[in-house]
Amino acid sequence: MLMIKKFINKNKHLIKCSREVLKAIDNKIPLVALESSIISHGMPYPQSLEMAKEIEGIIKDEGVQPATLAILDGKIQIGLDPEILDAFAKLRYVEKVSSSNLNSTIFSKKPGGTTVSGSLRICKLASICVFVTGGIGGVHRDVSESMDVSSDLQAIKESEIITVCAGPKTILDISKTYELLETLSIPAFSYRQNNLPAFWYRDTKLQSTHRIESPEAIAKIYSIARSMNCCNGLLLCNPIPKKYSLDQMYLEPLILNGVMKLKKSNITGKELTPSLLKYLVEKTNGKTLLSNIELIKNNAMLGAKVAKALDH
Ligand code: PSU
Ligand code: MN
Repeated sequence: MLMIKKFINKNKHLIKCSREVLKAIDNKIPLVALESSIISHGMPYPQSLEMAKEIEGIIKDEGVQPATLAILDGKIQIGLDPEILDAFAKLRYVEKVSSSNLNSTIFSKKPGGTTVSGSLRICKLASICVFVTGGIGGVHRDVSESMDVSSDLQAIKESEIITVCAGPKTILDISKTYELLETLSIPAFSYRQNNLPAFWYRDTKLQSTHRIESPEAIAKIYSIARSMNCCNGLLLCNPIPKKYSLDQMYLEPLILNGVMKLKKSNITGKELTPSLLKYLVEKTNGKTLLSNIELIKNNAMLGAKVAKALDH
């Protein structure tokens, strides 16, 4: 906690904390960071705003302080006051901020929604140990042609932070993404099951590094990693609740169609992930959106519990 205060005081020209985050830091309440690209690029308005408020509520109910990260007016925002969150969710032109354009977005004073990689850089600077998202980026299905691999993976490696997610997003090449995680020495832990999940799918048939039974267990592993001075980021993959998981037979053809269609329209790079998510919301009559929201809520609850366990 002291580290975060030092960092904020030293960088007042670059950082702004919300009222609640400042209060939490003073009262030594643990923080859980949340990304904002999911609000600006990952979901349509107003569901994006409702989701953002809901997950903040879930984290608060656990006695932990949520800190939604974003870039506004040339500053890193750690936590968004309610009126600012409302205004942010309504903005139409928002940069998608990864680790590569974080500094230039601050410079440009444009508003920015932080992805996993952008958010993790901020967490590391601010000594926030737990970060919650829906699904991480990874190796795209057309990688052999596009070389599109999300900067999320490298950022997780460098982060020294626990990232709670539901696995890599289903639209990716899941086995290549998990392979690359292993290459980068990032442990991919599964929560209360043996196999790894992949966002809308609970089971990828791929075995996890270790099955985690409780928030306390991941907190212990984190503390071992820290004392060994070899703390790459840790990935805690929390399967989507059964009721909201989607059937592979139903979804796979839609994903393949989406990938093909976007390729024909020359949609690549930063636009690919948001465009594919949008395509699937339309094709499934909102089923993927509902499941996306439910899995994030599930992750928020687990993330808050992990932050509490780390605090003990
Ligand atoms: N998870 C979601 N929806 C999203 C994302 C994740 O449920 O929109 C975002 C995250 O911010 C992630 C980013 O970091 O997509 C990855 O984008 P890319 O594939 O362009 O690196
Ligand atoms: Mn990419």
